[in-house]
Order: sequence, then C-alpha cells, then structure tokens
Amino acid sequence: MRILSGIKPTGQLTLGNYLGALKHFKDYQNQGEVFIFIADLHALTLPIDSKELNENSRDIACYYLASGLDPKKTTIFLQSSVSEHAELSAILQNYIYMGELKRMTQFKDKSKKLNDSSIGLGLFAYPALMNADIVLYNTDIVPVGEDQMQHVELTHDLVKRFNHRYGDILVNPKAQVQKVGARIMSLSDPSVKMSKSDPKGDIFLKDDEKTIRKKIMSAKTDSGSEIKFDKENKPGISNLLTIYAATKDITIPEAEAKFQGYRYGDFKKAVADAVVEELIPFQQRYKQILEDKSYLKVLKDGRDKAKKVAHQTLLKVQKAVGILTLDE
Ligand code: ATP
Ligand code: LTN
Repeated sequence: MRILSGIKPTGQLTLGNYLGALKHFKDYQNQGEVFIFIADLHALTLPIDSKELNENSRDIACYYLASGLDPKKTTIFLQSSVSEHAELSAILQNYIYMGELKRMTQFKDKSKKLNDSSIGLGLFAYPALMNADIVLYNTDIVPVGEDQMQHVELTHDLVKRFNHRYGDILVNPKAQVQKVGARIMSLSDPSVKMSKSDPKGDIFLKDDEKTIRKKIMSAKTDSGSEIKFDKENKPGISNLLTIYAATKDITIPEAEAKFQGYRYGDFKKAVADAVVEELIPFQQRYKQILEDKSYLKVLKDGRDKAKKVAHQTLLKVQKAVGILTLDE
C-alpha cells in the first residue's frame, strides 16, 4: 500500500496542521510505503515573501523529522525538487474542467479575499498539481484534514476519467481523515478553521509555553457551564474538547466523561496542560534537527528516491497519451 501527503510552507504551522495531519503521518510507516513532501510549489499560489517560503520549507522538513517520521521508512522530499510533479500537472490539467475547478471550496475561500486582477492562475489550477502529486506515486491513501477531501475526490474523478480513456494507467486514491481532529477551529472564532494563512485564534507549533497557556485560557467559550460536545450550540467548548481528545488520542465521549462537572476555567487549564505536554518536547526535537542540519541529507535522499518512482509514472502517462518518449 502507498500512502502520500504534503503540507504547504505558507506560514507558521498551527496546532490544526499538527492534530489534523502531521502527528499521524508516522502511524502509516508500518502500514505501507510512505511519501511525505513539502508542497512548496503550492505555497506559491498565494503571495508569499521569498525568505518566508525558504524558511518555512526548511521548518516543515524539521517538523516532519521531529514528529517521528523515520527517513529509512518514509521518503521525505521537496515537491519542487522532483520536476515530474510540474510535468505531470501540465498533462493532467487538460483532463480537469473549469466547472470542476470553480466548485472547489478552497479556491472560493481564498479567491474571495482577492480581486480578479490579483488571483494567480496557479490558485485556480491548484488541484491539477495536487492530482499530479498524488497519482505520481500510485497512491492508495491520502491522509489529510477535512478541508482537503474535496481535492482528493477530484483526483478520484480525474483518475476514473483518464483510465476510462487510456486503460488502467493511474491508481485511484482515497482520502483518510482523522476521526478526531480533522478540523480544528480558531480559538477566537470557533466558526472558522484554524488556518496558518489567516492566523487569528491560532496556536502555532513555535509558540512558547506561556503563549500556549494564555491563548487557551482566553479561548472563546459559550454560554452555560456544561462541558459538552455540541458543535452547534457550544462551538468553543466542542473545539477545546476536540483539541484535548486529539492531543491525548482518546475519543470525544471519553474526553466529555473526564470533564464532567468541571468548571470552564479548570477545563481550559487541563487542555493547556495537554497541549504543552505534547508540543514542548516536539519543539525540542525540532530545534535539535534544525541545528544539526540533518534535514538536508534527508531531503536530498528523499528527492532521489521519489524521482525514481515519479519518473516511471510520468513515462507511463506520456506513452498513454501519445507523447513520443525518447527513453524507457
Ligand atoms: P492555509 O491556511 O495556508 O490554507 P492549511 O494549513 O490549510 O494552509 P496545509 O498547510 O497544506 O494547509 O495543511 C496541511 C495539512 O493540515 C492538511 O492535511 C490540512 O487538511 C490539515 N489542516 C489544515 N488546517 C487544519 C485544521 N484547522 N484542522 C485540522 N487539519 C488541518
Ligand atoms: N493541498 C494540500 C497540500 C497538498 C497535499 C498534496 C496534500 C498539496 N499536494 C497531495 C495531500 C496530497 C493543503 O492545502 N493542505
């Protein structure tokens, strides 16, 4: 079984990225062949400072290693270092339709904040590149947060369409979201997703202990006093329960049972303790990796390994569509 996922280096990683995606990548290492990459070409789809892109990319490589990904078991690489991603995307974009792209929630959300003269073509064509990322590695499973399911479903449709025309060429992927933590909400506005490119109410993976505690203690809560999971009427408390359960790897009912009869203040303190306990050792591992620069060799080895697999798929697709390929 092949498993693949990626994170965009668009900003400081948040607790949402961690609980919805990053934390779980390592769990797949014993289930199959894992490819985890830094989606740096995707990060260019919205305006980004060059220094920031550079540093964020390096940070994500260190975070991957700090999260327990073992480069002997997982291929870790930069999307831009394997040119087959861009090459395959150039072919696949002809099999995805404007109507499909216009329906993508992520495009609608992100373009809403811009006007037509500042929306880059890359933002619109984003799913074509993501489709290429996925099918290049004959991926079966794509672990992602809830917001990315629609993109993986589009890949599914594209694969069906492509294979219908050319035969059994591409593997059909499936998104896999976490039961708990697939959509962590903003602490200041629990009606919106915690997002690194819209960072109000975020907890960043780089925040120090004092900041984490302060942010959780001042998180927006709801009227009433019960610690109960009810997204509609108690979105703030439900989000904190989710954060606790996802951090401790327990279910929501287990978290609810634990905090029965607690006051909001004591509950928040327990959530803050759990997050601090998880993130502080993680930050120490990240720092160590950043300093010893071990991520550089990991990225080079990863590029070489990924390229071998990706190139085979690209050749297969090129041949299928009739491109005159010059090597085997
Ligand atoms: P942006 O805010 O720039 O759009 P993002 O954080 O949504 O970025 P990525 O960096 O590519 O996007 O996300 C990496 C992974 O984290 C994806 O699998 C995504 O679904 C997941 N993720 C992002 N935000 C959350 C969240 N609030 N809760 C759970 N998972 C999330
Ligand atoms: N679109 C994703 C990042 C991403 C990705 C991928 C995830 C790019 N290519 C392939 C899984 C598989 C995001 O915004 N979170």
